[in-house]
Amino acid sequence: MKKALIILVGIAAAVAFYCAPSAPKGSRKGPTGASDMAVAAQKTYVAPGDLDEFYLFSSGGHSGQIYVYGVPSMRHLSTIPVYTPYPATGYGFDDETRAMLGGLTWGDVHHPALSETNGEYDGRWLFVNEMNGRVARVDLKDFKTRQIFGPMPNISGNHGSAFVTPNTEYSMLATRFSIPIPKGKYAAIDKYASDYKGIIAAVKIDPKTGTMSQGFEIMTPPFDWDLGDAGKKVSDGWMFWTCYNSERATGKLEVTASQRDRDYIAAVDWRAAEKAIAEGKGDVIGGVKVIDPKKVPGIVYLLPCGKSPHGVDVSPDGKYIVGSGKLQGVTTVFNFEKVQTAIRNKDFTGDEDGIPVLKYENIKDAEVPVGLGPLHTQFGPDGYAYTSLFVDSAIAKWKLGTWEVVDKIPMSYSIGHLCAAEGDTVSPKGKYLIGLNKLSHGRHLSVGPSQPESSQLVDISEEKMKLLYDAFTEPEPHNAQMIEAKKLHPIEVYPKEENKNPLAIWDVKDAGVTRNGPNVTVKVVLVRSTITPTAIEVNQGDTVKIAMTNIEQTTDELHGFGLLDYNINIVVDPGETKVVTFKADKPGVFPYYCTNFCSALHQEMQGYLIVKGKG
Ligand code: K7E
Ligand code: CUA
Repeated sequence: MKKALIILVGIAAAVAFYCAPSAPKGSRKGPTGASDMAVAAQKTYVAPGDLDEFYLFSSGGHSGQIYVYGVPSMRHLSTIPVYTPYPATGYGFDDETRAMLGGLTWGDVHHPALSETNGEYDGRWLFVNEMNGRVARVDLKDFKTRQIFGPMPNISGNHGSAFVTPNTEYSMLATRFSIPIPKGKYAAIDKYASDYKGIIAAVKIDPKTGTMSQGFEIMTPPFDWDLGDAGKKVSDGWMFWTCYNSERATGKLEVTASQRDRDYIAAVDWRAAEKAIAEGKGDVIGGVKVIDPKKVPGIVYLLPCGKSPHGVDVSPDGKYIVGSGKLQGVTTVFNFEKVQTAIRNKDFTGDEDGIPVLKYENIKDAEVPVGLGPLHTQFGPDGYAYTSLFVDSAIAKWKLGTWEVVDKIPMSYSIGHLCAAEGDTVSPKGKYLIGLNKLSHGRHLSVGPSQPESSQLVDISEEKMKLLYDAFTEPEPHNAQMIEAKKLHPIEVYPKEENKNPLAIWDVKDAGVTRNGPNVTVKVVLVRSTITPTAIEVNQGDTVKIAMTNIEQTTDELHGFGLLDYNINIVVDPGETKVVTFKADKPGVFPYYCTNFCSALHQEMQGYLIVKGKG
């Protein structure tokens, strides 16, 4: 009797999950009823002057930027320009950052990856991918983009990136689009299945400086690689990637690439790959060493996974690999130990271009009935996993080991990634989970057809998940990572002694113009409230290099240099020197002025570039 009752209650609860209505559009109905609203408000309220507990680094999608939020307030604190010029900070206007952008003025950012030590975020760097085949490094000491590596050879569509290994040995990536390699080679589209190649690649990271350099690549069949995650603890040394289109189809992929019941997750023994490369087993293609798994066995294996998997996520202990087939109602959990046993026993069902395929039944531990359209999984500190459900527009909470789905919460609307506090590390922090939703209609004041995305904050500190807050973000928060605020210690002033720029000056008496034929160098001092020199005279046709040093050593005292009609907009932080070089091709008188409000006499901080015409 008691048992029957429990089952009944269970069924009722399950029905409630599936029928849970989304909040009516356009209404002001609170998250879960009036009394909980006060609790939610309290939990997210960070009083004036108080600080948030976590930083959230959120992908800005094809804006090419990273957005920084405080959690739980969900206040937007900063935008870090990475692949796109950003006038607010002068990024992409000075010589150094313009060179770093390399002529491209956009990049489609998907997956921020905080650097790790022993599988935990260490707060040193943030790596982030973009589709044009590049990975960038943001230094978390000053929240500035310091390196853009690539475009890398043979890579077309760097989506499955910029995942780091547990000790930040590599940033790993895989191609979404296959092409004939090296780049520039021709092969007709009807030769797709044989002549087009996918690539899995490792970008080496210097452990001291974070500097990226060419690692190695692995050639694969022309599958469309999707998401990846590095193994950790027991599975450290391995990397996992999902793919769709194992059919090797072309044309209308929504039909042609959904034929098979199962696609694959690739399991890559990256330490074995590293060793093979060291032993000279790679072929140089497009300037990089590439391993062909047909010639070098023992590096790549394929795990069959239900229909077009999207996310793949490794549990905090490294034992389970969770693959989410986005066209299914379940998420599949593979057991790393069983994968290893199957590899040892050569328990294969066949191969794809020489890459062994493991037997599904022998390596999977569970198919967890999370709901429709599972995409990504994050973890809590207590053995729970959280899977986003795009089709159901919800998050499912389930238990590792028992595979029980214990709770569900609706998302408004159509969740993609989700991000729990340090929820993809070896020690998740729990407390907060953010749903990164694709749609937000009716949840905010209308702003016309281009609507913001929504990031919903969920409380995961108790048994039942509770919606706390709706935040609205610019496109397109594919993925985000959340790190404890106490792990970061950003500087706010560049110390004068550390400024090694040869053109830096610290005294207004050193400011001025020096000429070497048609090349003019101008050393400028920026300090409240003068730009010295206040007039710069050059001749039409001169190449002008202006080096600006902000000699302030006070926090928040930034100065700008906006030069009208020449499209020059530089912002210099305290203690920093920035250089801009341009051709003075337009004659006339052009005002320059400080763009950042810096003092009561900020408006007076101005001068003239006088370009003497030839005639
Ligand atoms: Cu939007 Cu990670 Cu690019 Cu999933 S990806 S949703
Ligand atoms: Cu300097 Cu305004």
